[in-house]
Amino acid sequence: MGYRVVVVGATGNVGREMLNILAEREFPVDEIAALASRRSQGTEVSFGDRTLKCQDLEQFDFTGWDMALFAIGSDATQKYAPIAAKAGCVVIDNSSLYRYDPDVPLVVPEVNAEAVDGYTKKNIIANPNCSTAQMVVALKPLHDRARIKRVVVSTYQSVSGSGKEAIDELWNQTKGVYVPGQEVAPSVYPKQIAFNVIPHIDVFMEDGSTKEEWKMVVETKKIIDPKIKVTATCVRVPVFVGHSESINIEFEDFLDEDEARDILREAPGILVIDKRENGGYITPVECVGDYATYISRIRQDSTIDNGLNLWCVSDNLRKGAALNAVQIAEVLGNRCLKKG
Ligand code: 2RA
Repeated sequence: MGYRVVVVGATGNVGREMLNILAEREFPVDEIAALASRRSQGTEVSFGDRTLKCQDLEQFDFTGWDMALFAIGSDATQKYAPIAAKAGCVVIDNSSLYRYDPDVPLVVPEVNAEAVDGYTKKNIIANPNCSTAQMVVALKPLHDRARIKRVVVSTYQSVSGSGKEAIDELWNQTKGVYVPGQEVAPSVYPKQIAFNVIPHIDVFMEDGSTKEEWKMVVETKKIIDPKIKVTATCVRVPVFVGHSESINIEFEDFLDEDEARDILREAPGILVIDKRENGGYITPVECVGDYATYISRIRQDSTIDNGLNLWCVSDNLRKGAALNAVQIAEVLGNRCLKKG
């Protein structure tokens, strides 16, 4: 006995990964439906060794379906998630729409799986922002040992976080640098992304931070502990897939770097690659397609009493989005929607 599962936004990068990961992890599916916009109706997408034809989201009846993994923008989610939820289908939403709603659990299963139990208020569970997800996986086991006071994080985010158009822009702009007459002007981003970095993701806020930075602050507080102070600088870099983060942590109590490394080695969802030698660390091209949140460069920050630095890398389409959503579905099934 399994579940009747819907993937909404099945033709996008994240939607396709959701289908891939549901199949890879052999999620107990009795029936699966791939939904897309009317113009993408009939598009074929893979689900393991099966091929699904996308159905029109606008015409779809969610009645009798157990879970819907949403991978569409906030505007469309605002229209369709309530319809699905009202029909009794639990929505696991990857957009930012419901993340900050006190009646909607915001869940990273390695960190706060038990929060899934709160889904009943709106029949909706929110997936965090990709840059938040990998960071809280790294922070939680350390916070449990030495209580985190403050986090300073700089991110190096790949263009796949902006979607397919951005991937094409990086590819074409990079080629254009080498081929006279084929220069490609910025369109997805305000400035050139090829051979460049852009310290601006999402919109600017009143205080000069960006909404991407605000998300990391607010979501970390909701998922782990509202007392943790977070300051973030989010940067777009010319990488196709894989977000990297330089994380500086101040604890209430001293935490030795070797003990921190041992804790992280044992923590769920984490792989530690940390040797003080050439190549003894993870880089984004090596994380693509993996489930793991990788940690490297673990070392004391001797400029403060209880400081630690680390380097964190993960596939932003997987742990940052699709994998986390599927893991939420697994927890929801095991804790709340037991079958047969
Ligand atoms: C980005 N975190 O990387 C945002 C949304 N995926 O663009």
